[in-house]
Amino acid sequence: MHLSPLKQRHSYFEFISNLTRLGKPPLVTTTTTTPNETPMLKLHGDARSTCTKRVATILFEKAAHFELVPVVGAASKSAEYKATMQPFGQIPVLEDDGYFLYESRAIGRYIAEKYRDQGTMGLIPNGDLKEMGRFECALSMEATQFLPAELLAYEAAFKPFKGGKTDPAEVARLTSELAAKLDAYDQILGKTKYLAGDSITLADLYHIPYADMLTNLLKSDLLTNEAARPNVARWYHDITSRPSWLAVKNGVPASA
Ligand SMILES: N[C@@H](CCC(=O)N[C@@H](CS)C(=O)NCC(=O)O)C(=O)O
Repeated sequence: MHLSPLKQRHSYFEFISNLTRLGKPPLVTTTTTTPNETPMLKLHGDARSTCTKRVATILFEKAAHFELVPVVGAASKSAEYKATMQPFGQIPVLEDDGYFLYESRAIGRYIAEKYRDQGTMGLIPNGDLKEMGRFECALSMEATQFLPAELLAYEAAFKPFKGGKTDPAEVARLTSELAAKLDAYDQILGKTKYLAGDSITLADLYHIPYADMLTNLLKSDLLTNEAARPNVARWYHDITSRPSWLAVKNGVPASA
């Protein structure tokens, strides 16, 4: 992966500067209702954050209406936020009629279950034991085998933003670790269209934010190099061209 720290830092600062326009987060929220008086889901997060986008992608897949409640700057570090919203002081948090849930993957699953009968079907397989086994396997791959992608994003983008210095040796180590993992992905995706079989599931969608960040912000070709990993490249283009991702890719809208 080629990283030009200056170029990369510039684009990352542009990306972060957009965040500052979003205003302060209301910690005490009012209930918004849709025309049929169903309380609207609230997604507490940041329009440009990867984990907020992960959740918003699922909301779009399931055609679930929501309102984005911006959490900006140090607001997520306050004692009140940690006590009432997210004990780790992170985003995103889903609010559903007084119920609060954190951890983006858990939120994705909650949304897919709640709206099981609308939007994209089959994001969670139907309960067949072997299908569920493959689904859990794919979820676990995203959370563990794909982790170098997240660490790479931290090392190359988030760390310099927080005032640290990108370590090129660590970038090289993580790049090679991720390349080896993606070689295995290429074998898997040579047998099935998606990670858990021939239908898309939450497991595929959960990869999108960091896959896109590596490709478009950090200019890595790890996921797009068709000569090296044709099946990964096909899968990457498939999942990142979905309308759900295109709706949030450049920033989660204020409501949908
Ligand atoms: N495992 C958590 C990770 C959440 C997370 O890392 N959120 C980031 C934004 S994408 C955050 O709040 N970073 C600030 C921090 O950790 O202090 C999830 O999936 O929700």
